[in-house]
Amino acid sequence: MKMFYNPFSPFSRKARIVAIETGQQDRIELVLINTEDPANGLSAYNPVRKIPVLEADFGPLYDSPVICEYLDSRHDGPNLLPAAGEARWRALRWQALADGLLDAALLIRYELNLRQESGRSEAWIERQTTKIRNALDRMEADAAELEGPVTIGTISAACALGYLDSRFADWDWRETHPGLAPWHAGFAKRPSYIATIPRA
Ligand SMILES: N[C@@H](CCC(=O)N[C@@H](CS)C(=O)NCC(=O)O)C(=O)O
Repeated sequence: MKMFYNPFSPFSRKARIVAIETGQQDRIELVLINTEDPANGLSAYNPVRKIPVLEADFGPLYDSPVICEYLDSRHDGPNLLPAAGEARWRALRWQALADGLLDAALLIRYELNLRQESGRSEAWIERQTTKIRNALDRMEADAAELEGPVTIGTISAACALGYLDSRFADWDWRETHPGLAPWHAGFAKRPSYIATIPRA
């Protein structure tokens, strides 16, 4: 299976970590995509031109929650999406929270990098910044829930914090949200996290 990805894409990282945690990395051929290249051919796989995309036998799959659920349905180990009950909804809520933080962070990146300085909206950046701060506050308040088995929720949280490390290092989330730091330090030792550290 091909996975269209970029090493700096946090949503791609989430899908790659799920592939590794479920022992399927050798079945996946990573195909590098530059999302800024209008001729990257991505529209043929995902009309909204976002990565990650996984090319399954029956056609392309997107977005990352769908890819992660698909991969999780195809292995014999412990499931990363708990099957039912409160554990399932908590894990999915963590994913939504972490993905929401990432959506806001990416919107800031696009505003800063793709828009001419004269057209930038500070109000827009502030609006997204508030979302990130709120998300971090919620993550910090619920940090105890991250202890325990690896789930799609913990993977998503680790990817969100990892993206802040790589693109918003000056924010220093460990300083403002110290309750998340020990958990993240533990997760960061996992081979799947180390293997997907953003690098060119
Ligand atoms: N909800 C999507 C978000 C994916 C996403 O925003 N990917 C970014 C890279 S990390 C992208 O492809 N951006 C290009 C664009 O928005 O045009 C998912 O979970 O896969």
